[in-house]
Amino acid sequence: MNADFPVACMGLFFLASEAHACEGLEISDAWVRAAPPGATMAAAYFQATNGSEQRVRLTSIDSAQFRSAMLHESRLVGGQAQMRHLPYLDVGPGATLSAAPGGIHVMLAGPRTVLTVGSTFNLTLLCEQGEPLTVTFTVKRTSE
Ligand SMILES: [Cu+2]
Repeated sequence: MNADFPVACMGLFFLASEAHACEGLEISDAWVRAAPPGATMAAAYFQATNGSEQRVRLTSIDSAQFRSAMLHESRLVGGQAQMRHLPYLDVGPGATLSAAPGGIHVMLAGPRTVLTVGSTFNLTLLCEQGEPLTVTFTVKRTSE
């Protein structure tokens, strides 16, 4: 057997895991709460299922339609709703992460379009490794 084989094999494995990092995520239920014209903020929600064998770390969100997009978490602290910025979101192998009202969300600031019910736009999810994932979000009143 060729002595170089294990090294070559590991190299291939590394390339394969890189290529599938963000793509391992299956996004469903991607929606944004409708906001009246002039609203400066909006929140986006989604379910992210990691079908890969590795943890996927979502590090940021990009959008051409908003001035900024950040990962946030709402929590009740002493009866008060508070939001904090999340530097990243991890989805374990085979796990589903739910970003839903009252919890994790994408905080969208400075919309460059009116968020009318039924309209759609794209957000791009950036992961620690692999290709960015562009997801179409639909504007709705509620999650149903
Ligand atoms: Cu927020």
